[in-house]
Amino acid sequence: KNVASELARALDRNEIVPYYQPIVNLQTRRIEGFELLARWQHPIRQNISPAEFIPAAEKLGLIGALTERLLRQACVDAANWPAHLQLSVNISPQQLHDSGLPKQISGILEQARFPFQRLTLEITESAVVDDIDLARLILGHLRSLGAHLALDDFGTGYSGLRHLQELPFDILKVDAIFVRTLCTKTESRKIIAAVMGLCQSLKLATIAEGIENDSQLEMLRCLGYGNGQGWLFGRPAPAAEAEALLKNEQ
Ligand code: G
Ligand code: G
Ligand code: NA
Ligand code: MN
Repeated sequence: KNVASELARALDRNEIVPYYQPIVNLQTRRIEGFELLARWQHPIRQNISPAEFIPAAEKLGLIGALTERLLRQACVDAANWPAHLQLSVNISPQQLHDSGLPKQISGILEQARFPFQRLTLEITESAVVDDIDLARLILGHLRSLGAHLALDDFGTGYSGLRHLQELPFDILKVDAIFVRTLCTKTESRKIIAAVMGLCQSLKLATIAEGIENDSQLEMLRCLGYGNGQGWLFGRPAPAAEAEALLKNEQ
């Protein structure tokens, strides 16, 4: 059956739930925050990937409602974390055309008493932002409220550098495709190193994605990367597992 037709119903039944993947300091391996990643807990079918249902939600105009529900729940979950931890939330390109986005997000945060300073918004580079002026206005507003902005999946799209030039990012997330071959392909290491140079000149904080082993971790540390994410540190998991990871750290 069609994913699209089931999605609205799934939202109403709270089947779309937040999972959390740790983002760690690469030097200390301590957790600095979590990225919220949507999961569909379907009563019968299993493993409907967000790569499938997020585009469907975008097409159906449901992505705003989906993000709102996830963020509400995430604010409740994050209340159990140490107060310096960031919550990173993916924002779809469509939402950057919705001038109501800052009001929607500040409403949710106010109600949950969750400070904007602890919120990071991830914008994927591969998204074509049709109206970059409107995106700048919306993101600038959210940033002035205290949110941090991250450019996600860097290196996979074709407008990443333009986005860096036009939008007020604080963080760059270099895509997993470069990390995967970091230790086996000279080109990957050189690209990862050059991206680090870009981040230093633009004064951007860095997150390397898709770290799966110690040699990748070591290489990224050497190249100066600040934070990282990947199966080596933790897979996306339910709130209770995220809390258990944090308890384990103490
Ligand atoms: O968690 P991972 O497996 O499988 O995610 C697949 C894709 O779905 C990634 O590109 C991720 O950024 C995106 N994604 C996951 N959760 C959300 C969400 O809540 N909102 C948006 N816009 N994208 C999400
Ligand atoms: O587009 P975005 O970067 O938000 O998507 C993150 C995606 O990467 C999610 O699907 C998440 O489950 C996946 N992911 C996170 N860490 C790893 C990893 O170490 N290896 C692999 N293969 N996938 C990962
Ligand atoms: Na992301
Ligand atoms: Mn990413």
